[in-house]
Formats: sequence, structure tokens, C-alpha cells
Amino acid sequence: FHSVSFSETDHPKVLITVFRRECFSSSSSCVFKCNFLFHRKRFGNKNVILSDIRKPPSHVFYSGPFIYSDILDYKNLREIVVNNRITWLVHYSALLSAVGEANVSLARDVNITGLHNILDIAAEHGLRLFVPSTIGAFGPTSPRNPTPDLCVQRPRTIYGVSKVHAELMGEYYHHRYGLDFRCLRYPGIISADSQPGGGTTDYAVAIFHDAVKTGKFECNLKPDTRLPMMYIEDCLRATVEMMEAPADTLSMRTYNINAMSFTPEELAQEVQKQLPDLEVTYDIDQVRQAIADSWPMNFDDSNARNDWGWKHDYDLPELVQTMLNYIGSDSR
Ligand code: AKB
Repeated sequence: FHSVSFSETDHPKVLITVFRRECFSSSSSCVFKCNFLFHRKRFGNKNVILSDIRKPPSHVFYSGPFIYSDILDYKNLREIVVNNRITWLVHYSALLSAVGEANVSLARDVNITGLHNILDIAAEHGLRLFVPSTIGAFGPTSPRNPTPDLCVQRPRTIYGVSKVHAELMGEYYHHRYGLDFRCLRYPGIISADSQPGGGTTDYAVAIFHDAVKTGKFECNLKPDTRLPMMYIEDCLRATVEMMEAPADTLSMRTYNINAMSFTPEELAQEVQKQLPDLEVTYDIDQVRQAIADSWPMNFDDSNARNDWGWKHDYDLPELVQTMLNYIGSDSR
């Protein structure tokens, strides 16, 4: 490899990847919204290209370039980067935790082989590269309350293993080849316009849809399972802010970010303040419960706050109010 140093013209030219085959990958709504946010923020529609192997769903707001790209096809990726003069790459393609356990070989292909392709393309073309990591990159031997940026990481899911691999490979390419690799460990992300997509934290999205549509919710995690969570607007703002942060403010290349931590019981109580008739029952999914029990309960994001000024806007009450406003207005 030779590494080309990053140079911006007027605007970065951003490529955002998602990959959906049999199963949903890393929250496609996250990608669509991210795309929108990058546009709206400052880069201009034509400078942000969304890519997938499937057409974007028509219900998702989208205006701007869309391109076919398969992260498992190196030549196709290279063509896109060269032909469109891409300078930033935001790589969302991944199978999430629960769906990854149900399809380990696809998760290995998408999450590991796909990442290798992306790293090589980014290093070869001097791109600034963002890859999200997750609370799932920690495991039962990590400190859970709170979990700092640097500690033991021995996850027990293919998703977690692939994300630790991504963190380490990205940092290795940074030190070895000068790749401008940037990575945030996301908590569970909650968004109104995505259906649950195979994650362990998905109960915290499903509860809002079920509460509004049926007035009943069956939770697949125990009532006292505490996990870190974040509303999507905060997650995407963090992503754009970290991508824009001057390199000399970054003392690390992989940061925890967080907003709040709650249990299913606490979330249900907050929703019941607005919808008092909501009935919540519990039917535990053993796979998801074992995963959740090995993940952080509270996430220490003090380095992100100190280094590049990360600050969340949404706490639990604002999250619940915002989600119910969106989903309630959609169902009317
Ligand atoms: C999942 O539950 O798998 C994801 C995550 C926390 O990374 N939402």
C-alpha cells in the first residue's frame, strides 16, 4: 500500500455503505438518516452517495445519488471510489448480534471480509474512513458498570468478534499506513423509522411500535437487563462531529459514546406515563438474554466528551416523547 494523505476540496465526497441480503444489516434507517444528515449539515446532496445491493425502500425519505455497491466485490467498490472521487467512506454494512448468531458464515463474510475490502480501498485511495463499533465489542470478562474505552474485550458473538477485529484492524492501518480511521462504539440505537433489525437492543424499538399499534408488548429480555442506549439523532450527530473533528483532538481512534442506560422495566414505566394502558409481559429469548448479560450496563464515554466535545441531547423522557410523537403520528 501507499497511503495518500487526505485532502479536501470544497466538500468531502462521502460514500455510505449498507449491505442487505437475506437479513437486515446494521440499521438501514441509520444509513438513510445519516445520508440525510450529511447532506443537510453542509456537504450538499450530490456530494453524498448512498449505496446498497438493493433499492432503497420507497417509504424512506431520500433525495440524492444512490448507487449499486457490494462490499464483498472489491473491484466494484474501487470503481465507485475512483469514478466518484470519493474522499470519505462511512461503512455501515454489518449483521447485528442476534441475526449474526443465526447466520455465522454470512456475518463472517459481511462483517470481516467486507471490512477488509473497505480498509484496503480506503488505504489505497487516502480516504477518511468511519466504521461503527458497538457495546457488543465487550464480553463477560469486561468491566460492565461502567465499561471504559480500554479494557478486556472478549465478546462471545460473531458480531462482537468482528467489531473488535474492525477496531484493531482500523487502528493498525492507521499506525501502519496512515489511514484516517475513525470509530465510535455505539450503544443500542433507537429510531422511529426503522423496524427492529436483528439486534439484542431491538426490544427498545419494538416497544414503541407495539405500544402504539396494539397496546401490548412482550419483551424478550428480563425486566432488569440494563443496557446503554441512544436516540438516533444523537448517534448521527456524534458520527458527523467525530468525522469532522481535527485529527489533533483525537487521542484515540475508537471511542465509546453514550447517552443513557435503562432496563426494559424502566423504559416500560416511562412509556406508561404517556400510554397508561400499555400491558407489558416477558417471554425471555435465551440467546438474546445471554448476549445482553455479557454487555456493558453503563458505558464510560468521558474520553469522547473531553477530546472532541461529545454531548448527548436526549435522555429517557425526551426519547420516549419523541418516539411516541413520530410513531403515533405515522399510525394516525
Ligand atoms: C445489537 O443489539 O446487536 C446492536 C448493537 C448494540 O450493536 N443494536
